[in-house]
Amino acid sequence: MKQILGFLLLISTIFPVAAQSPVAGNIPHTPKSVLDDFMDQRFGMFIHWGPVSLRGTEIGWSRAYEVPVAEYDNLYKQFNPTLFSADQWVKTAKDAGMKYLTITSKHHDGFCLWPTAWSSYNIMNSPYKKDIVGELARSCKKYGIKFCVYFTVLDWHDPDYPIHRGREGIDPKADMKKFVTTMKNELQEIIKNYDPYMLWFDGNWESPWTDEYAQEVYAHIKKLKPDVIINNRLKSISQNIEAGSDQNVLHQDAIGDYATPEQKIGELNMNDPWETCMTIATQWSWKPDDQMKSLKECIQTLAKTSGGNGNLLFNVGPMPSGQIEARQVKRLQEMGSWLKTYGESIYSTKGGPYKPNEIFAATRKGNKLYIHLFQRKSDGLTLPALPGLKILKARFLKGSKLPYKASNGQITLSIPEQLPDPNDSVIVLELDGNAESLPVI
Ligand code: H79
Repeated sequence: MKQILGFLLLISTIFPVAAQSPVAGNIPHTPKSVLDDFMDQRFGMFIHWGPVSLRGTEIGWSRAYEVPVAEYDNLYKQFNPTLFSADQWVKTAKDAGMKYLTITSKHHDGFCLWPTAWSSYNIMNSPYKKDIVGELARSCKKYGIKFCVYFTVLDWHDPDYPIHRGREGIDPKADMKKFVTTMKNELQEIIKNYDPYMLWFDGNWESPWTDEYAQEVYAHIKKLKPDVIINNRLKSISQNIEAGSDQNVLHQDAIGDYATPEQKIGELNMNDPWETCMTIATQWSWKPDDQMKSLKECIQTLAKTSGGNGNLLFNVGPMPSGQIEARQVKRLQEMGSWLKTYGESIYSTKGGPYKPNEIFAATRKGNKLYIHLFQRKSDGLTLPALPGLKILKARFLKGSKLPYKASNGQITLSIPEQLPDPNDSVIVLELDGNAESLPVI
């Protein structure tokens, strides 16, 4: 007995408990089936909103810079988006072909869009006085859209949090422990009241936020809702920020389920779930006359994320009136109309086996390989052969057959002079076996 205890003591000295993986042990992992379901959705709406829309500057980051702190922190007193309709926003997402929606419940400026009991800096103290997060949760349920919540772990407004402006130093009088307790209470409210499908964390690069806190919050959330999906931004990156702490990939010691490339399309990855978040214009929150992406760019971005085996969380910043800009709604409708025709090549597919590029991206499902053709370079598109599989038929999705040749380790598809779709013409290659079993080529 003594020997066994001695051995255990030795082992625990060599491997201290603190060094163990945070998601190991009795904290549940999110089940693979839940993550597979998430990745089948492919397309979601991100919404960045708050009193800052009254100024049209960037949410959080413009505080103390473009907008003085005293002005920024009082904008909520005029925030009265009387034209807000959760149903309209959710319907806009639905009509765009989006399957989930993520709202900023609290951004770095600390303002809470739900009636929290843990901070008076919330929507009930604005003239509007309605639970925006709650109304969106309800509408999402009504329209069959999965409801998700963005929540940043830093808060430049809360005196308990040690940093009071972006890019500034530590306040020794702050109380980080108390702040984390408040955060856990707020997250408990969100989970209990709105039952989110996924939590999108952010703000993990400042030094007060440590992996110990991340583990504590992760365990707290998973105890409340074991199946909730969590992105990879709970884990602190303050220690290795210079090393380009890469949130674009899912590290082995991740605290969370999926990687989060921001404003860029992630690389093809058949193993780890990932989601690109990207703005429809240039700013996260509303900016008047912001430069919008073209329909071509929007559709090709979606095709390239799917082609890399990832999701796209596409962001709009609604106006202070409560409406999403008409031209943005129109752009989203156009994406929805493209998806009505070509959706089978996006939803519930896998990316690959070819890596997406400027000419084409590939997706696959069962015996079908979809080639998303972005531009016509010549009258033939040449692709590397598919090892072990033969093409039985080539045709445009919802269109005519395509002549093709397969020889010398190459496939050549004859491309007509006029492509059926100016943004992304989808070609279906019907194979004599499962396209999903192909290795990356
Ligand atoms: O909510 C949107 C952005 O406001 C938020 N993420 C999306 C979804 C975001 N906040 N900050 N960032 C994205 C980028 C952070 C950049 C940083 Fe830095 C680089 C933080 C630390 C290094 C810039 C340079 C700020 C401090 C130094």
